Amino acid sequence: MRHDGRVTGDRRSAYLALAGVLTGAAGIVTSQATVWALRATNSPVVAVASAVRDLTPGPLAVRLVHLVGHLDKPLLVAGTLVVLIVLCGWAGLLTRRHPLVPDLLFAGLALVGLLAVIRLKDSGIASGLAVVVGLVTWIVTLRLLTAPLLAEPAGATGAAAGPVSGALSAESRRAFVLRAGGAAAVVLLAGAAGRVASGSRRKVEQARRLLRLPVHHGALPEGANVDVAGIAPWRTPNSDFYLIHTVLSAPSISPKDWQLRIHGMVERERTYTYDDLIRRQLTEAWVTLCCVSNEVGGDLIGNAFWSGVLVRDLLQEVGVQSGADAVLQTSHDGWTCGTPLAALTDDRNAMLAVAMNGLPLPIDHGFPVRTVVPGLYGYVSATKWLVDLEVTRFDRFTAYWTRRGWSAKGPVKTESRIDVPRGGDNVKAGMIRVGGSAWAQHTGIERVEYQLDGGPWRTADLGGVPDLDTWVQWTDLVEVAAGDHVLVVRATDRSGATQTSARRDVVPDGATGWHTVSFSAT
Ligand SMILES: Nc1nc2c(c(=O)[nH]1)N[C@H]1C(S)=C(S)[C@@H](COP(=O)(O)O)O[C@H]1N2
Ligand SMILES: [Mo]
Repeated sequence: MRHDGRVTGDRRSAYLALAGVLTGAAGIVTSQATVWALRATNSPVVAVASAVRDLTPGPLAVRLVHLVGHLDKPLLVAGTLVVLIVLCGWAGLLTRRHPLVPDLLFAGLALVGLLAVIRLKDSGIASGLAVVVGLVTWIVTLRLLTAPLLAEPAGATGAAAGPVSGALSAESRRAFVLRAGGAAAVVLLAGAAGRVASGSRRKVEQARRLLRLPVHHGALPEGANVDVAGIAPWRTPNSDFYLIHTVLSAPSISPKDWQLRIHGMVERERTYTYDDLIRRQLTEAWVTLCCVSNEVGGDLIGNAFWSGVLVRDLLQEVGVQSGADAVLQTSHDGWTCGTPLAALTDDRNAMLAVAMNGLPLPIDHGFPVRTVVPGLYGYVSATKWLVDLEVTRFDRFTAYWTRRGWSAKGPVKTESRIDVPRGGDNVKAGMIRVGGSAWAQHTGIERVEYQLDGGPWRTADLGGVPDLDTWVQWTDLVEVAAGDHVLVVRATDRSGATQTSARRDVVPDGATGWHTVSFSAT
């Protein structure tokens, strides 16, 4: 017995510790449910276990592995869980004296989780979110479960420090059991939902992998890669292709469930299935896709070989009524964009793409069907997980980004970028390689010029391209003396327009200005 009257092993303490343990488990489950639902690359608990392993001194780690063999990982994870649960039980006990100390303990544990997650380089924002979800669950659940346990029984007026009696009324216990049961139900439901979400993603991923589409990988045009180390490859591999979407987790849509409805100002409304699409003659083309949010010199751009059905063929089948000037596209997740009808009916390769670089679209890039329109920024054209096309008029709707201050129309602006040297590089003085990419989709690049230290503009060599719809690599050899240098690039497109030097922000319709890089030579 201790002098402050808290009896070790008393009932209230036992229940508070139990509340802490249940709270700990609840946070671990909701955090893991978040990992599943958002398909985070790293679970916080596993990340902590990995950190423990990696930070264990080498000789000790070797001895441990000899001791437990390949069980080291599951044992580490189990150990991490046990330590967590014990600490959470202790947090439950601490509520008796300091209501805020358990929160601090939880925050500390979450910080450890966050650091462990950040340490692993492939962690995305979803892993961090899983930590936050766990932390919030802990804080809320502990309050919920301990409230009935901390309530002073009527008549027993305690000191301000809280209840000192070890006894617990039957009423308090009943309230606790009820709350614990309710919390467990909610938490287990969340866990199950996370599991289902990850399960359906797995199933769709499997269906995707089993698809055999009559598509090609795409042969690179002659000389497309100028073969300068440091310039982004002309074909962007699917795994490196930039990702932009508003939905937190990409929808999982099975091809056999997918449908596209084309309606609005048409003669015959129609619904297409996935099979309807892939049974048709597929069009294949290289198209460079870029984001309106790409800053000057930015990397929100990629080039791929796309396979799909021409939108104009489908629009011809449904029969567009006169007076229409737009197509409102809607995705499975409810995102919308408005595309000029003309860009979908003229002779360019505007398509409903089913494959990217010879493979069924990756889920994150819009599986099973997305739109690709050469010459337009993604936010007004490249709908992923497409399910609905409404032929309409621009004066009858505002799409997702238009409502948020972006321009209703978004033709891509002619741009160029320096990839080598990188800003801040230190190169060897003498002849050096400079280079990068330039793009003006569906207009084409005529010429790329660069300027060193304010000198004369020099014309760069250009790589090969198949047509007007892709980016082009540029490069040249230039002599640099020891010292600091500034390199600037500008492109001229095939309409004869040269990029303006005027710097403009990405909002509302794309950045302008010349990409400029500072480097030094020794
Ligand atoms: N459903 C959906 N489609 C979308 C978006 C989105 O947020 N949701 N973003 C668009 C934007 S802004 C761009 S730049 C491109 C990016 O395509 P990617 O992620 O395949 O590179 O997708 C477009 N399609
Ligand atoms: Mo975008």
